[in-house]
Amino acid sequence: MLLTLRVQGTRYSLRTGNCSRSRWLASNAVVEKSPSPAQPQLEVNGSTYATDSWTNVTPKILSYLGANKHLQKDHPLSIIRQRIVNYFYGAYRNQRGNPLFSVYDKLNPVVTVQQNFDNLLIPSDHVSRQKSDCYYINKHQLLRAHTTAHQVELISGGLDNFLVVGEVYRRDEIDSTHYPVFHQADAVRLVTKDKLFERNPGLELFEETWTGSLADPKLILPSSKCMDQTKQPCHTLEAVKLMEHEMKHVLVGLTKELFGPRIKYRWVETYFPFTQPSWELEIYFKNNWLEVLGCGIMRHEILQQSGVHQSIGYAFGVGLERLAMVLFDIPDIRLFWSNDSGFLSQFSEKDLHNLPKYKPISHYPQCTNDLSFWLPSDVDVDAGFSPNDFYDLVRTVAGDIVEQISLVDKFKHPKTGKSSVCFRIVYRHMERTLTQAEVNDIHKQIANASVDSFNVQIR
Ligand code: FA5
Ligand code: MG
Repeated sequence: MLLTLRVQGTRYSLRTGNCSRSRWLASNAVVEKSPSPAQPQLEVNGSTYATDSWTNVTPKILSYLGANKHLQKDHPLSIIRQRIVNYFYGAYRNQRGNPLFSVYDKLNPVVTVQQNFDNLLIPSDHVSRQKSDCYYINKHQLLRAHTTAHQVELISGGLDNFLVVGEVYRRDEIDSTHYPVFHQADAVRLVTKDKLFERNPGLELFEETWTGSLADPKLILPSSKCMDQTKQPCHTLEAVKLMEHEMKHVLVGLTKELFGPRIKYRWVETYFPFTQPSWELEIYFKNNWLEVLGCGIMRHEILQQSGVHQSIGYAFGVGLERLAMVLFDIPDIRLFWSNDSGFLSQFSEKDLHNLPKYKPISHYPQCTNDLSFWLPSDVDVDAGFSPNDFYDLVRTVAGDIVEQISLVDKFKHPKTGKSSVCFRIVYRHMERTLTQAEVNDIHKQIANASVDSFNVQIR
């Protein structure tokens, strides 16, 4: 099937094969709906959007929607997501001992300009809004450039402690640390006066002199007006300092949880239109300071426009790839998009706290052969049989050209009571392409050695 998309005068064609077809049509079909080439429409995630002179999404970029690497079992980004979520579940609990934070990790990445920028007080001339920096569907809608885009809708819905995890889209170069799609986790925590000043009930969140009304949030101030690093005019210094202390304590805790208690870190003052004061947290890694997250005290205008008048909040946003590259020693950000089982099979979410270091995989093609055998009649598949023995034998016979072995099937014959197992062996040479004949030969040697060593019967 040929799908066509016209973007800014360029016609993109996309031929969908057997495997990609369902993915495109299921969640991210890009179909030229309108017969008129002048005003085509885009169908993204089941909704139809008009295109205009701002449209700059490409079929390639749209193909990432629905990939959800942060939710894919055993994917390194999913492992990092779970580590962050579990940390927050543990760090904040209510009186009954249940986690205070709720998690939103499947929100639609198509957002409005209002959500991505206006709601967050990002000035209308801010560089981050440029067409050269974002993937626009049209003048009013884009693929979110940060997960912060969901803040106002969630706070307006009544939430006061939440995490948002998802992929974000930014027009950027492709090299070992940049990719046009990467993942972020954002968090918001709001607290009321009673909670913040539990031990100091005389203190206030807001300055006595502050009238309660702020400038119209639609009247976004130029950046220079919010550079005061101490506090926003409406807040008391006590409220800001207590909130800052809690936020930094929690984020340093998260950093230590991820990188170990001895990690060297520092706070760097910075500017975000939606927080004031604002910081970046950097860690010292391989002789360099590496920025891992941005955070700050939420601008009160944002809370007010979300219907929250009696709380103060902190927010932060962290990049998942950056954490995963450090934690797993993954050298290239493109690897996160790899579907190669040689990459994916290295990670497992079974033990979230024992993260393996990534081992470079060869770029030569894989060859996969299965091997099935009957176990001796006195050996039971679930009792006397150990797959590890077989793995060792394979390593001995075939050496480094075996990239993976997995037990794909086991079964017990109902009449004879004999057990059968099937292993899948993936072969790949690090320096050259293996021929099937060569692989078959080695596979045969493994079969023979199994018969000799374990008294099995090849099926
Ligand atoms: C933001 O996106 C803010 N929304 C974060 C924030 C949220 C601040 C809430 C305050 C309150 P920034 O563009 O710096 O900020 O990105 C946040 C994090 O995403 C960075 O610290 C980094 O870890 C990661 N990140 C940013 N750009 C890239 C990139 N090109 N590749 C990989 N990770 C990136
Ligand atoms: Mg930054």
